[in-house]
Formats: sequence, C-alpha cells, structure tokens
Amino acid sequence: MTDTSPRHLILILGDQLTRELSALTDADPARDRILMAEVADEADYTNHHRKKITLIFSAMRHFAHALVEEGFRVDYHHFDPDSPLRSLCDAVQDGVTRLTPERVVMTRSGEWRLEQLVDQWQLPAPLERREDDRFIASVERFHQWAKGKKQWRMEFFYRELRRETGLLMNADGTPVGGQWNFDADNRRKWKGEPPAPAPFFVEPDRITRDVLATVEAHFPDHFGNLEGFGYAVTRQDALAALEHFLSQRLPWFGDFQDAMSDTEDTLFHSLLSPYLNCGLLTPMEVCQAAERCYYGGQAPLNAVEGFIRQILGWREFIRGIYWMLMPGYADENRLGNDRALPWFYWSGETKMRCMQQTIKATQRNAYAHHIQRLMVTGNFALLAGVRPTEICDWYLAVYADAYDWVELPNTLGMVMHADGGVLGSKPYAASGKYIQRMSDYCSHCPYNVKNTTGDDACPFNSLYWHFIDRHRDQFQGNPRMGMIYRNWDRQGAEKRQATLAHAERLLECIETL
Ligand code: FAD
Ligand code: DLZ
Ligand code: SF4
Repeated sequence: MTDTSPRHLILILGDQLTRELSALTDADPARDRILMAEVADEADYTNHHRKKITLIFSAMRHFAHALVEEGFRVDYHHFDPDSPLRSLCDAVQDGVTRLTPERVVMTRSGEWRLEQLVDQWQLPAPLERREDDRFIASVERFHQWAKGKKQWRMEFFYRELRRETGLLMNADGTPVGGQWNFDADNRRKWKGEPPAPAPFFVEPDRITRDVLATVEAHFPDHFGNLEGFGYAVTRQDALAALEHFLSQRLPWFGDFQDAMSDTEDTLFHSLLSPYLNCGLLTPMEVCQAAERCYYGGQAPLNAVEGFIRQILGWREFIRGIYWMLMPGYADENRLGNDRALPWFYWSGETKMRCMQQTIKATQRNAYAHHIQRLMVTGNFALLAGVRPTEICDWYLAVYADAYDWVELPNTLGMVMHADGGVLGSKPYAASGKYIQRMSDYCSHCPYNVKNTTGDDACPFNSLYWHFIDRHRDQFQGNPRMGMIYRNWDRQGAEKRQATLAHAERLLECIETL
C-alpha cells in the first residue's frame, strides 16, 4: 500500500448496476476506486443470447460513465478475447496488484456458482462482501417465514409482504378491493382488441453500437440474433420503459396476462425483467409506480394487483426458494427424466406452431412472456420428459433476464416439477386444448388440436396422457389430480392403448415433430 493507494477497490458485477448497491453506500470518489470487468468466463458460462450479452456490456459501460461523471475513477476492462484476464478473479487480482487498495469491497453475487468461486479467491488484500439488499425481502426474512412450514406457497409469503410493505392495503389491514388475488379475472383470450402496443424501443447510441460490433465479432456461435436491438441500457431509459409500460400496457395486463398470440410477441406484458434483474430498476419502485396507477384511476385493480403479485410475490418467493435449497436444488430430478433436449429448441425448426413461434420470438427478442415459457416450451419439455439440467441450461441461455437465481426455480420447480412439488402443488402439464383456449396458434398449425392419434394429431395431446399415465404413482393420490386420472381411466383400455402407442411413436421421432 502507498500514500496514493485507494481505500476500497469496489467490484461491481454486470447485474449490479444500481447506485443503491450496498457496495456503493459509503463510496467516496476521493478515496475509492471502482472496478468493472467484461470477462470471457462470465460471458461464456452458458450460451447467452447475443442480445443479453449486448444488454449487459452496454449497461455496464453506461453505468461506469455515470460513475465517472459523479467524480469516481473507474477501472473498466473492455471485453477482449485475447486478454489474459479471463475471469472476475483475474480482474480483481490484477486490480489489487496494480492499485494496492486497503480492501476489496463487493456486494454478494446473485447466484451460487459465482459465490462459490468468490469463496475460493485468494487475494493479497482483505475482501469485504456485503449483503445484496436489492430485494424487498432479505434471504433471512424468507428463511424465517419458511422455517417450520410443511409447505411453502407463494400466495402466503406474498400476503405477508403485502402487509409489511403496505402495497394495496387498507388502513385496517385488509387488502384493497377485499381480496388478495384477482387471478380469476385474468384469463381472457386476446382477439386483437385492444391492439397490442409496440414494445418500448431505444435507438442504440455510440456505446451500444460499439458493443454490438464486439458481440457480432466475438460471439458468432451464441444463440439468437442482434438485429433490432432496442433494450434500455441506462437508468434513465429503463425509467422511460417503466413509464411506457404503465401508460400503454398496465391497464390490460391483468385481462390478457395468460393470453398468447400468433402475431404479437409481447401483448401487454411489462418487458421489465431484464432491467429489474440487472439493477437498472428496483422492485419496490416498480410496484409503487403500478400502485399509483390504481389510486390515480389509470389502471384497474385486477391489472395492478396481478402485476404487483408477479414482483412482490413470485419474484421474491422464487429468490427465497433458490437460496433456501441450493446447492442440492440444481441436481433434483424427481420425475427421473432422461431425454435429451430436442434440437429444435435451438433452431426453432419444428412444425408445432406454438413451439415454433415461441422459439423464433426468443431468437429475435431474447424474450418470451411467462405463459409461452410455462405452457409452451416448458410444458412440452415436461410432457416429453426432458432432462432438467438440459432444459434449465436452455432457459438460462436464451432470455435477456436469465440468471440462475430466478431461472432455476422457475424451470426446475415450476415447469419440470423436478423438486417434488416445492414450487407448485401440481405440475403445469396441459394438452393442446389449453394452448387452443389461450391463443390462436392452433389455427395456423399443420397439426390438428382436436385429434389425439393419427398423423395430424397435436403432439401435446397424446404426450399429455403419456405423462399422466407414466407418472400415475406420483400423482394419482394428489387431490388436485384425481379427476384427471378418473377421466383417463374412463377412456377405456383400447383408446388408452392407442394414445400411449401414438405418444411412444412421437417420442421415438421427436426431432421431426
Ligand atoms: P411481466 O409478465 O410483465 O411480469 C412483471 C414482472 O414480474 C417481471 O418483470 C418479473 O420481474 C416478475 N415475474 C413474473 N413472473 C415471475 C416468476 N415466475 N419468477 C420471478 N419473477 C417473475 N424470470 C426472470 O426474470 N428470469 C428468468 O430467467 C426467468 N426464467 C423463467 C423460466 C421459466 C421456465 C418460466 C416459466 C418463467 C421464468 N421467468 C423468469 C419468470 C417470467 O416468465 C419472467 O419474469 C417474465 O416473463 C418476464 O417478462 P416481463 O417482464 O414482461 O414480465
Ligand atoms: C451475465 C454476465 C455477463 C454475460 N457478463 C458479465 C461480465 O462480463 N462481467 C460481469 O461482471 N458480469 C457479467 N454478467 C453478470 C454475472 O454473470 C452475474 O453477476 C452473475 O450471473 C451473478 O448473478
Ligand atoms: Fe401447438 Fe398442438 Fe396447437 Fe399445433 S395444434 S399450435 S402443436 S397446441
């Protein structure tokens, strides 16, 4: 250490781009130095969508600029495939050697993989790791709630957080509107009215154009395309994206929350998850902004409650489950699945219209909305019995909002039921009938959603019954599934046999569907 050595070398990760970060609370431009690094190991730990890498690198560069404008000195490592600094550890080692700070300060990473790596760092300066307090509930708060309960259900954690935050609560402690949850009102099919608004779009500036060129040159084999990149990459633009959602989409968010469309990729969803997850927006400010729209008469209660529940309920619950159950959670496979992920998840080349449209939209946008993820690509992987690790890797790679802490419980738990029901009391398995009810995909599909067997039969139908039949031992006793088994048994042995034989044939030639 010398007289000119900084007090703290503050490491900021690519998904920690907020001035409210715990590592920055006492940061002093006169005494501290900031370190940010675009490194191969983070960009390559999965086959990240090229728009996701662009979003993160560009948002990192803009965040560094904002800190410089505040007077900070920022050591910024631009991505260079030939750089000897390949990992965050390399970058910190290098920074400590050059700058000899008193200590390194960082906010804990959002995921197990990186936390384990940081545990192993051997630095020539002490490392101070601060809690990640960018969530509404701390990890300890979730543990305290979960401890001793036989079952963990999002709805009850959500109600506690409603009480604690006061979001959509009356002064007497009752929920606004007299109900906690208005989901029953949120199941409309979308038939073109009102028209779906165009997604928020930001014209790439010089920094983003530089990043686009870097990603184009150095990540040619990664998933997805770069054309039409229009994500917000600054706090200011992310706030504009929030405003756009509140005025253009929130009023219809509830009604069409479960709807899917052959022509509209995003309908009335917020498209805010990439910004929430990389720090450009905070969950509480987003919930409060939506709440104001209800009180101001700009959006109805079913929309605002439904939206707030996604963030205050699902997002917080999912994060709690992740930290409660890792690392063992990632290896769960309670349904014993061992099928490889079909190649069409990467190529989009399948005749199944719902799958094709969802995967092609994912390639284009690094985005698909929740029902596409859950009831189309997720449902198919569940029915086909895909290995959980393979489908988890896919979801981690292809979405701009994907980080292990949120992707893993959603895929392994909610979609694949591989955790034995921690995340949901029954699997979200569905036949083509559900997809037909909630979308217009089937009318553009060469398969016939009304048929279960025969050459043109919708694959979801026989695969659904195959799933039900092969997991009878696990699910027949589930009170929420008894009716399904009674239905199946009523179909008679011959019909059941034909359905199962058809499903077996589909599974044998799954790559050609
Ligand atoms: P909206 O529909 O507008 O919802 C508003 C916000 O609520 C979202 O921005 C998000 O922050 C939050 N939210 C909604 N549902 C969930 C949920 N189930 N878990 C956590 N937060 C939720 N979300 C991610 O942020 N990252 C992921 O990697 C991810 N992987 C998923 C994988 C699968 C298989 C499934 C079924 C869901 C996954 N989700 C993930 C949850 C959800 O699909 C996305 O948050 C949502 O589609 C993002 O789009 P949006 O911002 O338009 O969401
Ligand atoms: C996702 C990502 C990518 C693609 N690249 C970087 C990077 O080069 N440098 C960095 O600091 N962070 C990156 N990230 C985000 C980290 O992987 C993220 O901090 C972990 O996924 C923890 O959530
Ligand atoms: Fe999907 Fe089946 Fe409908 Fe085709 S018919 S779009 S495969 S649900």
